[in-house]
Amino acid sequence: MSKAFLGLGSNVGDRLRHLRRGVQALRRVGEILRVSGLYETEPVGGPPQGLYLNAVLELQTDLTVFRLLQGLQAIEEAEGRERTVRFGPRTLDLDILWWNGETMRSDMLTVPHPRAHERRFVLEPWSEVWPDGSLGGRSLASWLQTVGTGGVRRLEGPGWVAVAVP
Ligand code: A4P
Ligand code: MG
Repeated sequence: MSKAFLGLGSNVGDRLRHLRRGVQALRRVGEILRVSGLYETEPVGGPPQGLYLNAVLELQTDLTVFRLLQGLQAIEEAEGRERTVRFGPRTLDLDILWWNGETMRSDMLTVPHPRAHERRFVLEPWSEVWPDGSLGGRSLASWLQTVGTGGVRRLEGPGWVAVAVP
């Protein structure tokens, strides 16, 4: 049994619906242990694009990390994700932030996610589901103090996942 933290993001179309459908699909991939509140965030990097909705969840799964990645990509595709511009707008982005505390780097997968520690839109929801968590020998709370305070607004608590969508 493995444990992962996943980052979810959407800034195209019905953003909340994409996130909710993503969570529903993830229930078939493993057991969701904790889900963060819902955040609206200013885009970081890439071309000019709309505001994101972001969240983080904790997943327990029997899959290997590569099977998990495949599963995440299939869910992204089911939400109509098109890969055109790097860091560009997307209906649904599912990133593996952390996997069993392991470090790995290959063409397909870098874990922990190489940009997680510098992004408030990841660190803030992540600290919510893992308050005493750490990354690279440093607590999430202290990473949070190294990033700017703007651009991230908590819209609501974890109840956002409780709504079923077709
Ligand atoms: N890949 C490598 N490591 C991982 C990992 N840990 N998790 C590979 C998931 N995938 C990983 O990803 C490209 C390739 O990265 C995949 O084929 C996979 O094998 P992608 O999702 O197709 O492309 P991308 O989204 O353009 O790149 P990436 O790396 O996901 O971008 P980021 O760094 O996630 O940035 N601003 C706000 N406010 N909120 C956001 O959510 N997201 C991005 C995307 C930019 N700005 C944002 C947000
Ligand atoms: Mg991605």
